[in-house]
Amino acid sequence: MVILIKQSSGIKSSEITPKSIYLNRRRFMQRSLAGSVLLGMNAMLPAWAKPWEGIANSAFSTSEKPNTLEAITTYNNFYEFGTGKSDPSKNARNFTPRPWSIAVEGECARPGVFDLEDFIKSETIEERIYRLRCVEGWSMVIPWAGFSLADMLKKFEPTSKAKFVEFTTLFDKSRMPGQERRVLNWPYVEGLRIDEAMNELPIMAVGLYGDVLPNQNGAPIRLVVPWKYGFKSIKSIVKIRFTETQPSTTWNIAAPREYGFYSNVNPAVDHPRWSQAKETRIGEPFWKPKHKTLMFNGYGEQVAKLYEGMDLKKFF
Ligand SMILES: Nc1nc2c(c(=O)[nH]1)N[C@H]1C(S)=C(S)[C@@H](COP(=O)(O)O)O[C@H]1N2
Ligand SMILES: [Mo]
Repeated sequence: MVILIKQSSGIKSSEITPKSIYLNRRRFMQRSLAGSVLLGMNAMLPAWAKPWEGIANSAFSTSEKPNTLEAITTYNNFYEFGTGKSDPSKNARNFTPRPWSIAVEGECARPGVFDLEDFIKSETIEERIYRLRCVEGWSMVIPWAGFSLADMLKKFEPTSKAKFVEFTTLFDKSRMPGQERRVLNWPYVEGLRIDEAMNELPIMAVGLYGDVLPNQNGAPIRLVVPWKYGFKSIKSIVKIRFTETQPSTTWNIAAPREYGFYSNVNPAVDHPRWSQAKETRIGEPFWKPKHKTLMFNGYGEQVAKLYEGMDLKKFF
C-alpha cells in the first residue's frame, strides 16, 4: 500500500507542522513503507519530506539519457547492506536516515557537529546529471540532486594545513547489517586531495530524480565525484575531516594494488585483473556494443589540470 500525502500549494508543511512532528511522521511513513515489496519506495516519500524547495539545473549535466529510477535503485554497491547488487535495495529498506548529524573536524577554523537539515538549508540544491563509472566495468547516468562540495567546505574555513579531506560513513551494525561481516574495514572511509575537493564538479548528493535520496543510494547524504570510479563516492556520511596527510581509504586498505588513492577513471590504466577501456551501460540490451570509457569519465576539461605533471600509472 502506498500512502501519498500531497501538500497544498505554496505552504510548506514545515511551516504548518512543528518540525518534531513532521520528522516523526516521516519516520512513521518510512516504517509503513518498509514492508512493501516494491523497490525504490523511498523515492516515493511525500514532498514534505524534502529538506529543500526549488531545484536548479546545472550547466555540468551530461545530455545522455538517465537510467531509470528502477535501475538506479536496484543495482547498487553498498556493502554495509550486503555485497550483492540487489542486496542494498532489500536490506536498506528499514534504515532510517534521521535524525542525522555530520561532524566536521580537523584542520579548519569552524569545526562542529551539524544537524543534517541545517547543513542542507544553507546550500543551493541543483540537479546534476552525472555518469557514475564503477571500477567493475559498468556505468549509469544518474540525475542527482545535491550541492557543491566546495561551497560547503569553504564555510568551515580550512586552514593552510588542510591538504586532504577525509569522509566517513556511519558505523552502526544494528542499522547496517552488512557491517556484521568483516568484508571491509569498517567504517567505510574515502578521501580527496583538497584541490580535488575544491573543484567545481563534486557534489554532496541528497536526492535523485528530484526527491530525497533512496537508502540504497546513500541516504541521507553522499558524495559524488564524477571523474573517479564509483567507490570514491562514499555514502551515508557522518564525518568530514580536514587533514594534513593523505587519509587511508577503505578500498586502498583492502587491496592496495587494485585500488589507489586517486582512482581516476582512466581507460589507459588497467585494473590488475581486467581492462578499464570499455564499459557496459546498465539497462541497455546485451547485444549493444560496450561504450568506450572516456578519460576522467569525460570530465577532463574540468579536472585534467589537477593532475598535470603526475604519472597517472604511478598515482592510479
Ligand atoms: N559507504 C559506502 N559507500 C559506497 C560503497 C559502499 O559499499 N559503502 N560502494 C561504492 C561503489 S563501489 C559504488 S560503484 C557506488 C555505487 O553507488 P550507487 O549504488 O548509488 O549507484 O557507491 C560507492 N559508495
Ligand atoms: Mo564501484
